[in-house]
Amino acid sequence: MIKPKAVADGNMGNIIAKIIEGGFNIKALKYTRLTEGDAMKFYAVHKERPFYNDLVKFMTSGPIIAAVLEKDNAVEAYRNFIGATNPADAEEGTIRKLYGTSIEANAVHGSDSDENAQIESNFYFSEREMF
Ligand code: FUP
Repeated sequence: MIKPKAVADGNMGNIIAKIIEGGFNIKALKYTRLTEGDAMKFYAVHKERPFYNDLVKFMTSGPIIAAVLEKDNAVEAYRNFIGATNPADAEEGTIRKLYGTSIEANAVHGSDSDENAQIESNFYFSEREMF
């Protein structure tokens, strides 16, 4: 996902270009918006954390880009590519370092396991929208 702040800042084209340059194959792509219920479900693992309500509010504050990416060892490769959760700690050249503005508005989301990647892909896309 490209998060609302990165979209609002006009960085969606830059981020998609970088993802392609990074050797990820785009299997599906969508400009859409999360409802409050969607965001609560998406981040349910964090529901006891103090930042949960703000995160849900932020993630529903504007449109996002959802994408399914393919690469060998894609989950780990993409997480390395985007950088640390907090842009301040992210390595130079990573997407979060380039386009993230805070730990909450850290430009992009990446799935943390193959299993969650499958669940999150199916959340956004039907079979015929994935190539
Ligand atoms: P990541 O897997 O790198 O996206 O990071 P986490 O699963 O730990 O966190 C998910 C999202 O929660 C982050 F992208 C941003 C948000 N978050 C905060 O807003 N504050 C925090 O202190 C930690 C995470």
